Amino acid sequence: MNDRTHTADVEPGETVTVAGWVHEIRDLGGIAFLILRDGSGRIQIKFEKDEMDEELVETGLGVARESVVTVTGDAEEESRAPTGVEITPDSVEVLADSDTELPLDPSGKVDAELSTRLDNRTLDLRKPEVKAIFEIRAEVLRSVREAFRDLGCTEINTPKIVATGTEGGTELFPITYFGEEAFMNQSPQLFKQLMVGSGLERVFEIGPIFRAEEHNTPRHLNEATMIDFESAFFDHTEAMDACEHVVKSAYEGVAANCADELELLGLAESFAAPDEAFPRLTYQEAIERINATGDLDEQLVWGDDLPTEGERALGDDVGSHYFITDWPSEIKPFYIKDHDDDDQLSTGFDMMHPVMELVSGGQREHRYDHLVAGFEQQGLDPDQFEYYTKMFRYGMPPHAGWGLGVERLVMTMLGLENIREAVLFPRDRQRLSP
Ligand code: ATP
Ligand code: AMO
Repeated sequence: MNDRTHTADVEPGETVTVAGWVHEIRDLGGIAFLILRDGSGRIQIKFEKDEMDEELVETGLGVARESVVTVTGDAEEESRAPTGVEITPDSVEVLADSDTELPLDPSGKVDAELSTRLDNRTLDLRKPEVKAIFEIRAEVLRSVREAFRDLGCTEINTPKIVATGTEGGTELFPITYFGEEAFMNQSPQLFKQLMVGSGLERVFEIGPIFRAEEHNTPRHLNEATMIDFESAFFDHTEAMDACEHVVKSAYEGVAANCADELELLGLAESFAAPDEAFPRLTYQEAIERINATGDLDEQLVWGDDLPTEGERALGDDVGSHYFITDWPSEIKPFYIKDHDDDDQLSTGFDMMHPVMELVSGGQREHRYDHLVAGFEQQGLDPDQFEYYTKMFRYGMPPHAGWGLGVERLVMTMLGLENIREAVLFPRDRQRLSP
C-alpha cells in the first residue's frame, strides 16, 4: 500500500499511516482503543469520544474484528499502551470489512481443532505462534541451501510427472498423461543419480514428493517436501557427514535468526542446536538395544523393519539424533549398494531423531550388471527402468546421497504433535482442499 508509512512497531514522535487488521476493540466508556495488528506486531489506537470527530469515532469503533483498516495519526509515547506507543488518529479508512462471525478466533483466546484451523489457514496464520512455525520453516530452508553451498552443490529440479516409482514401500498416485499411464513422483531418486553421472557431480533438490499412503498418522503426508542430496565420489560415510552438516546448519540458522519465533513457541529456553557428533549404530546394535529395553512384546530378529515403538525405545535410549547403518540388504531398495565383502549387508542408513526417522540414504549401486540383477531380485522389470539403467553403461561414478523430509525436520525441531502443523495446506487421506 502506498499510503502505509510505518508498520506497527513504529517509534513515537511522528505522524504515521499504519495498515493492518483490527485485532480487538476495547471500549472503556469515554475512552476506547482499537488494537491494530500487522506482520510486525500490534499498536494501540486511542479514541477519546468526546474530543474527537463523531464520524471518526464511529468508523474506528464500529468496524468488525479482523477487518482491514488504515489509520493516520500521531504516534506518541504512552506507558500504559502495550508497546509503550499509541496513535491518536486523524483518519481511519476501512479497506476490507470482515464478517462478525469468524470460523476461528485469530486472537487465540478460543482454541480451535486442527481440522478447523487447516480449513481456515488464512485466519489461523494471523496467530503469531502459528505464523512463527512457517517463519522457522523458511529459515530452515534458507540455512539448508547455504549448507549445500558450503558443500559445493548445484541446486537442480527434476520432473514430478514420471513413468516409474522408486520407493517400493509406498504406493504411487497414477495419472493419465496424454492417454498413457504416468505417476506423480515419489522421490527424485533416479534423476538425482543420473545427474551425478552428468558432470554436475554434487547436487541437491528441494521439492514435493507424492506418496499414496493409505494410512492416517501424525507423521505421514500424501504430499511432502523432500530435501535430496547426491554426490559423485562419495561413500555412505561421507554422505552421512553431509547429512549431519545440513541438519545441524538448519538448527543453527533457527537458533541464530528466529529468537522471536522461538519465544512465541515457548522454546526460547530449551532450543539448542545439536553440537555433538550424531552417534552411528549398526542395525545389529540397534535391534539388540531395542530388545534390551524390553519395551517390545516380541524380540526383533535380523531382517525385521524397526517398528514405531522400537524406534521410540531406541530414541529414548540414545537421546539425540543418531544414524542406523548397515541394514540388511533385503529391506533396502534396489539402488542401495551392498558392502563389497557381504552381499547381505547394505550401505543404506537412516538418520533418526529420538522420536522418528528423518532421513534415508546410502551408497548407490553404480555397477550396471549388479544394478540390473538387483531389479530382478526385487521383482521389478529392468526394461521399465531402461531410461535410468542405460546411463550406467556410459561411465557412472561411485556415488551416495540421502533424502530428508522437511516437515519431519520442522516437526521434530519444534516438538509439534502433528506433521500437518508444519505444512500450510496438508494433503492427507481426508484432505484435498484447501
Ligand atoms: P519412510 O519414509 O521410509 O516410509 P517411515 O518412518 O514412514 O519412513 P515406514 O516404513 O512407513 O517408515 O514405517 C515405519 C514404521 O512406522 C513401521 O515400522 C510401522 O510400524 C510404522 N507405521 C507405518 N504406518 C503406520 C500406521 N498407519 N500406524 C502406525 N504405525 C505405522
Ligand atoms: P524415504 O522413502 O525413506 O527415502 O524418504 C526419506 C524421508 O522423507 C520423509 N518422508 C515423508 N515425510 C512425510 N510424509 C511421508 N509420506 C513421507 N515419506 C517420506 C521422511 C523420510 O525419512 N529415495 C530415498 C532417499 C535416498 O536414498 O536418497 C527416499 O525417498 O523424513
